[in-house]
Amino acid sequence: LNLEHGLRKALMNNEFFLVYQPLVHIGNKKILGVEALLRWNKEDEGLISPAEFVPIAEETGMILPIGEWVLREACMQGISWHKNGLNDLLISVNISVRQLLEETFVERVESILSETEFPPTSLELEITESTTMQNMEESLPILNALRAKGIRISVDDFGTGYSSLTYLRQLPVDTLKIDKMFIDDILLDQKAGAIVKTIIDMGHNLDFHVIAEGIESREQIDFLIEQGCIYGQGYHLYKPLHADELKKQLQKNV
Ligand code: G
Ligand code: G
Ligand code: MN
Ligand code: NA
Repeated sequence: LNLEHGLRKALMNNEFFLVYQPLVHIGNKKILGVEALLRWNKEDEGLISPAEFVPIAEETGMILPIGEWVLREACMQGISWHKNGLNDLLISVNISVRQLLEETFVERVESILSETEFPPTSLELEITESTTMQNMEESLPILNALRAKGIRISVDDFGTGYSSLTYLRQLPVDTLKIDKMFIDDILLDQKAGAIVKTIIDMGHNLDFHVIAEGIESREQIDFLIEQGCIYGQGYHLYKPLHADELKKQLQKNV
């Protein structure tokens, strides 16, 4: 209850901000997009990780107004980058299943896009594998409606949930993001390497883009390139950055 009150106050007092982690072409290191990541600078307490407060925001329903703030903020920042010459920079936003399944979600997204003039084709919504698969029937029409507007969908934390091959075949998504847990072990554990290779091949065969998350070394990049992976994210490439820091990186990048 305390934290719920804190979250409400945080929205009113502008205690939330976004950082942006680049999504990179691992072969040529070009930045193709950025993932918006929520941060809470709580009065008197300092930074609190979303890993801590997002679950509570989900339970209390506060994720709805917070998620809407995140989406609007990311689109406003995105259009500003686009207007500064970074025309097709992709912006990814994490979406809780609670938001996705909220009755007016599609209309809310549409209204933020028209309000900010951010192009739907440059927006990607990240949904997590586990929660989406558990709510497949309800999620399907929503994902289809979003994609019909040109919005891209990616499956976050791929490999940690339970995607039956039946679902994968009909899943209306563009991108699979291989969970960091597997990337961590690719050089240490042959089986982790084999799983990653299998996800990359399967993903490509099913016409998904595949992104490796949580890349922390040059050696992991070499392995991933060898296995045919094209896209990656991780501290070895870029840590999440403030918008102004990122602008400098992006300008070097064009
Ligand atoms: O950025 P960091 O590693 O601290 O994120 C921790 C977790 O919080 C990750 O699972 C990430 O997906 C999630 N997260 C970060 N920002 C958002 C957000 O804006 N909305 C939701 N729903 N989850 C977020
Ligand atoms: O669940 P999701 O994939 O959205 O979580 C993304 C979070 O993972 C980001 O908040 C970011 O802070 C974190 N992250 C991104 N790259 C790395 C990495 O290379 N190492 C570690 N430890 N965390 C990372
Ligand atoms: Mn994510
Ligand atoms: Na992830």
